[in-house]
Amino acid sequence: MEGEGDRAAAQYKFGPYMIEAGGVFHATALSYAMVNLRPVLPGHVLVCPKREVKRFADLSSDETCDIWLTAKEVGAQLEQYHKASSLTFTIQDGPESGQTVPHVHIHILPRKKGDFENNDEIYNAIDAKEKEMKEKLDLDIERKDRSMEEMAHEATEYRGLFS
Ligand code: AMW
Repeated sequence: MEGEGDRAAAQYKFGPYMIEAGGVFHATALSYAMVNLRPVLPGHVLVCPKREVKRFADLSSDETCDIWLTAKEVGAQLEQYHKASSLTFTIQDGPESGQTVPHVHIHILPRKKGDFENNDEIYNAIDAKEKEMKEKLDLDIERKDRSMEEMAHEATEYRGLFS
């Protein structure tokens, strides 16, 4: 696991985007975990390989192990932090499955009873958020992404779970 100095100095890529270290709350040798620009539920975060890899099959064996071990730990901590009772782990692997950022990422969402009336609506919600984001970018109308300040505040809270 990396120390605070290493994390602050690190640069993270998420497909075409550079991710500010302030939004990253946990990192291992091969993976990192960040808060979400557009979460669909409290605690909806992403775990990614550090290497920019588009598809799940492109991960090495070490990266595959590392990303899932990281997701397991992040999920356990965030479920407890958010007083949830279940977790959704999901990967949209390739554009036809809904992947919009060409960099492997595991969505982790702490789940509570009744958070969605029909459980599987969560997958529609993830896609709807993405469509919303894409429309904002395409139409260049006012974006409603979360502020870096809000995201950094959330990441600071989570960082304390891994020290
Ligand atoms: W995919 O539809 O590719 O399975 O999910 C992309 C996810 O990445 C979405 O949850 C979206 O909110 C999130 N996202 C996109 N850009 C950023 C960013 N710059 N920082 C954090 N999360 C992001």
